[in-house]
Amino acid sequence: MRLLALVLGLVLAGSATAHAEDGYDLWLRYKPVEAAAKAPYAARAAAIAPVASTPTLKVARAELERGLTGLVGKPASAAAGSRDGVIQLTVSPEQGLGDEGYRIRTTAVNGRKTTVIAASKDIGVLYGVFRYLELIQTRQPVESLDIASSPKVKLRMLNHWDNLNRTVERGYAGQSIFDWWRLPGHVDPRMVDYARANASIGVNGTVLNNVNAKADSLTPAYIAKAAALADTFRPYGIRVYLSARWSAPVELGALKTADPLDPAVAAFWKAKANEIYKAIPDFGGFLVKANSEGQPGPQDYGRTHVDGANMLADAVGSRGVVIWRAFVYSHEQPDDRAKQGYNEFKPFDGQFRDNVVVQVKNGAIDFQPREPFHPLFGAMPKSNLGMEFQITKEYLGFSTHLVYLGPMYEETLRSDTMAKGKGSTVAKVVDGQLDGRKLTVMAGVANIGTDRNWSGSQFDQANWYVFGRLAWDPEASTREIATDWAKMTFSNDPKFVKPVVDMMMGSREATVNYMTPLGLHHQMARSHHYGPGPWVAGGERADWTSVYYAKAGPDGLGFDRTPTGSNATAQYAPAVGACFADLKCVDEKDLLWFHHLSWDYRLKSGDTLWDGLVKRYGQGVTYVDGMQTTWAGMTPYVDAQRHAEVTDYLKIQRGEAQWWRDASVAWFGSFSKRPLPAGEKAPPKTLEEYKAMKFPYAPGI
Ligand code: GCV
Repeated sequence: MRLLALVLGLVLAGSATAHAEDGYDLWLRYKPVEAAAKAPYAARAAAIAPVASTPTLKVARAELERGLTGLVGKPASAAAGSRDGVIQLTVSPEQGLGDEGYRIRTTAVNGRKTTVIAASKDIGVLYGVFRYLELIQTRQPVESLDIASSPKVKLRMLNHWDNLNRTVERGYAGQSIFDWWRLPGHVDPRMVDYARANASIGVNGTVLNNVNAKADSLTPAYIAKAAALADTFRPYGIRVYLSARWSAPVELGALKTADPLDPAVAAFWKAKANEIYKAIPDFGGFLVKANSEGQPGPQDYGRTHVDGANMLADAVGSRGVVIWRAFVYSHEQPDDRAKQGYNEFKPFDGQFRDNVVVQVKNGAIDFQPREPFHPLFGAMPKSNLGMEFQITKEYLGFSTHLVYLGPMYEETLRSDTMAKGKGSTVAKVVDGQLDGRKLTVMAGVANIGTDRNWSGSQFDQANWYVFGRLAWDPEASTREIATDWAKMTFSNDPKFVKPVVDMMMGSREATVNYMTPLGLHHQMARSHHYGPGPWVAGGERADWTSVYYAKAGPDGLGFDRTPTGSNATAQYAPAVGACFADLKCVDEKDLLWFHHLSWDYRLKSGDTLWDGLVKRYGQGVTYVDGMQTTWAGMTPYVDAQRHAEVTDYLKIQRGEAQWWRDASVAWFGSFSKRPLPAGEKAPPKTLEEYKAMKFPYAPGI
């Protein structure tokens, strides 16, 4: 009897675990469609027609079957007899959709109602399958379809800052998912789910190792490991890339130099590229961080970024690309750090090889909660210019703050560079429309790790998702993307979708408010970047301190980047720069990025700068209160496990938002010496207490 009870108990516990959701399935959960809505979907998905058996079509068919089985019931495997509701996967020339586009249409084939998912290449069919499943997952009609879609950006890539020992630089979701030690002998099945998730949003490339690279990644042993991953990802249309350490010829090739103009160095890279292509025939190419934050590079030998990039590009040849990062700045340079990337790269416009892409961060400093768009966008029309966004939230609360990054990406992409007159948006630079460029890139620094939920939190999955969708179409609406994600990840119930999407859409602005309102930037703690540190000063280099950026003093606050200051505004098209420099024109969201203003400066609201600043910190905190209330009301729509995790994280976020507000108010108040606006509470601790807080074990370093 006792044994029976024990067995029963175990079975019940087992089934409870099986039904709990931990987020592993991401937006590909394929849960059954509600009975009331199911019939039309089931009718359209009775059978899958036979499919040719390329590896990609095989996985496309398997995904379709898996998805339909979960959503509406297992389809028949062959379209026998006169059955209606067949889905047919077809590779045939599709005009105007390129190599990766697809068309989904409803038609009659041999007199049977058929949904045809067609593409010129098999990878397009896989993308079409994911789209079809998404239509069902988000409860869109599928009776009469005629949809065509193709990506606007050619290389849609994740950049992993993953180290070979499985730590992840700026990673907040556990260890690296790439198990270098056991590769190539064992490929974790999770690699297939990683590939599925990426393919479902159109990501077609992944850089496997940190840009702060080790030369070991380029040794035969590690090339074999990368090749095993490439083999796994290939059916999903994903090519692998490696970050290259500039000094590899010295470290691995026993050369005395890594001078790009030395023939022995060029020969080393040529041989290395050949070796990699032998193991990975579709290797994407190299990503390079050179002469930046202590990394070696061509400037160590008196050469330029062009010398370095072009030499490497010749080694790769027509087989792949070299992605050269423009994130460079030098502390020996007295000039405003925000100007240095432009100063170094703009003069080289038109000098890079055709297979070189210059990859530019969205803003000129470093992935801050808000930055105006990088002045290089629109300034290098004769070069391939790629976008680098950060998906991992190094500066936005790690994985425990709920911050949907869609609006941040959208804000940058929709910014008008005015490079060729009105409407010259960053999106049009990135997708190549503005300057007629074909080799286009959007990269996102991945937020993926070994946590069961992949991204460290349920809502951080949305940031991976929105990145992929925007890389496919940089002009897409991030509200619509959030809506699709929320439906697929949690629930289609409008009582869930509307409030949760609203909450997501405002979450980034709230974080800007409680961390760095009104254009402040780089106010986090030193090194690990966890929590507030507006007092950070001294140390290795000035441009790694907070005081360098906020310039708080008795006279006021903010960095003067107008012609009276660093004149960074001159790096933008004249109309854009003039607006940023003009207090009557600049948007208040960028105010202190461009201007140093007195504490009594009048904001549009009529508040003084000091009062408005304090109020904004508070508005950020209050928004988190609202998110907690909204989420508390979502229990009917979300499984207990995921609901509880989000609830816990929101509580952490609430506490840390308050901490950011209090510490910042304490610090800036020590300069403004003005009273707090009515109703605003004094920080509960002394400034010294905030400054004394230490976090030696913060993740990500
Ligand atoms: C990979 C910032 C981050 C670094 C990162 C660097 C970069 O400085 O804090 O961790 O290094 O950007 O983008 O190269």
